[in-house]
Amino acid sequence: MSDEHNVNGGSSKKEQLEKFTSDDRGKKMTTNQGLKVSEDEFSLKAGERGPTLMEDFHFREKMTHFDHERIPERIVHARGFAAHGEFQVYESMKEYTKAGFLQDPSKKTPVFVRFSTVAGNRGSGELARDARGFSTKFYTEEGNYDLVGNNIPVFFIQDAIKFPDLVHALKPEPHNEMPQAASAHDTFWDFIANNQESAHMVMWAMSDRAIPRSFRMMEGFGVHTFRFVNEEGKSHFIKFHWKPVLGTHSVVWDEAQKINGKDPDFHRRDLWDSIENGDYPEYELGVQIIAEEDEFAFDFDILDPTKLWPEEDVPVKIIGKMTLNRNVDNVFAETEQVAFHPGHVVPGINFSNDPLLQGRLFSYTDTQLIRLGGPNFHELPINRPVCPFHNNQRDGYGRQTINRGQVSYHKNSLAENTPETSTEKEGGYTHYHEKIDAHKVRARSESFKDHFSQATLFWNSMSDAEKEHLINAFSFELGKVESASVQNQVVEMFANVSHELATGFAEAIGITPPAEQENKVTKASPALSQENTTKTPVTRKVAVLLGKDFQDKEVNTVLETLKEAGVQPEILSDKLGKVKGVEGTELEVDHTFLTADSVLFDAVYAVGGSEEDKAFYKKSALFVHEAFSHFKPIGATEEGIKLLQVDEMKNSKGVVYGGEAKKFAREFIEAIAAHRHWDRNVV
Ligand code: HDD
Repeated sequence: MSDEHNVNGGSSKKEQLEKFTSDDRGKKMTTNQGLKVSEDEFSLKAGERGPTLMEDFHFREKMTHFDHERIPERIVHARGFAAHGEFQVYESMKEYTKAGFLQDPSKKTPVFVRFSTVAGNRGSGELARDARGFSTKFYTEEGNYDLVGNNIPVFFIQDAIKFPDLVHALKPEPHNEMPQAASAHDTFWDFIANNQESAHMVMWAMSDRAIPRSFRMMEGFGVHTFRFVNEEGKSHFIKFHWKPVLGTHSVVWDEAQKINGKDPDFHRRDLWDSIENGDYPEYELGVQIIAEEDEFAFDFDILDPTKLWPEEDVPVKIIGKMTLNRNVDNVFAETEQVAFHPGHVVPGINFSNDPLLQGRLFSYTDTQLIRLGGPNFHELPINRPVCPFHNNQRDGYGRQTINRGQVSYHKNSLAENTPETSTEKEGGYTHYHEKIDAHKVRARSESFKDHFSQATLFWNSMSDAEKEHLINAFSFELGKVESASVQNQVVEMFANVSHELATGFAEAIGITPPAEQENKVTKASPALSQENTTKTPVTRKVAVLLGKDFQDKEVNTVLETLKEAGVQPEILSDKLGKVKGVEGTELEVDHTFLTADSVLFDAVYAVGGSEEDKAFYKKSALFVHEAFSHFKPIGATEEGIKLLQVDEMKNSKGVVYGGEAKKFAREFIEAIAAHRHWDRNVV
């Protein structure tokens, strides 16, 4: 189990992990001691109808192991899903950082990425309104580098000492443990109203960002300000961004709630299936860079984690790409046992004094100690660096390494004072030599006190549809809050962000709207709106509603054209098996109306079939209507048009029907590429 070999980039982590994998298929069953087992169905008893005997070591071992199969779930980010991949930098970042994995465009660094929701337990639905964790472990030749970020670029609080309070308020209320995986309850909103630094993040959490369409379609952010330090010791402040190649996309709230029932595994299934299909999720890594001299050049403090750096002011420099190309072999061994830590850094990457980041540097090791049962979790296969590691740390629960020799202390002479430390030149990590001249205080800088300007910037940057979704989200969440006092406090608080917003949801929850105030911030940042993201039909899922006696020629052409454009049609009918067209083509049905639902698709192609099939038409009509009400693209053939009779559907944007098959398909693809068609009359 030597780690000395694994330093060759791309596949090295895979090779390392393979040494720990076991395939039990076709093998003889043994106990954990290697003893062959002769019987595994009946415990050892005193007579066929008698009591079980203590002597039955096989029963005891099997049961004991089972009784201990669970470990504590993460206190936050319990529900997660992960995949392996690789990262490559586009050009050397030498000018800014000496980090080895950011130097050579030909080098592939293995990565492991875990996406998660924050509030819910390990079994909760994945479409909760919540931030998503976006943690990346880079297995570099200089040690593991963890970028432990979220899909939202700011955070609720400015100082880590408030994290337990935030999480207590967000989690299900302690007296009745409700609600699961939801912020729509009294304690959360009471915390928000009484900790107003949260205003900006709340805007993001109530926006479409908090209900992503897919892990493949989320941005990621390092959130904090970090430092890049180059070979000469020069430092720049930076922020990290992940930009999904497919763009940033969301579902609508009604849909999210229904998906949680129809398929609570919707996001992990999407990630898993995409990787299995070879549609590898890709994200570009970007950095915003601020020169040391410009630390105070902004109207916010760059150490404040409730602030972002508007991309129009500090452009995001795209520096590389990550591709996720391999699913895990075992969720527990990999996804559950992986231990991330913002303090896992490599030379060339340093911390800033952001007080939230500073506190995180303590919390992560601490939590792994209880979660993974001791100090040796770095030896778990998924956590091992691919470069050699040596020190004088010894023993503890579950220790696997057999350290040879008599010396386990530093300094020594018996082992020539090894393992020895490295100079900076030799790759030894050094903390940035920042000069600090200060008094010890429990305080917050004055420069952290503006809680509303960037929340307003976010509001100003939203499209009309996004603004409406925000008002609806606040109306939903506050509508679930029972305390009128908390509701009132929240309305008052968000009147500082936008009068239009606060009035919008105050009215919905029956509270007197606040007095008109002028918005002090008029600036907008177009990069914040998902309206301006990349849009593509690639990997969008289309439900093809197919009844018997469909028009084969047309359907075949349309399906082919959709597939050529990267769209993924799946056939839905009222029974599994094959459906026959008028000219004899047989198509295999993928789902029935029982096993799938319109909320699980991005678009609908209503083909129809024989008119006698009343049950099929009835179910199809409901399906199409729901997709329409979620603003999805709908395409219909001549027969399928019968399904578009309600709600002026036929005249709405994103509804395409009739015409020559190829032309129809092209228009439909265009509608699919636009994703959602907000200017519809939907009640
Ligand atoms: Fe955290 C997990 C992200 C603030 C304490 N956090 C955790 C995970 C992510 C983040 C993605 C899941 C890691 C995984 O997949 O295993 N956390 C963030 C971000 C924050 C943040 C982006 C703000 C910018 N976190 C934060 C603070 C503290 C913590 C201020 C405490 C001082 N976070 C934890 C934790 C967790 C964790 C309790 C739970 C499980 C774990 O660490 O491994 O230590």
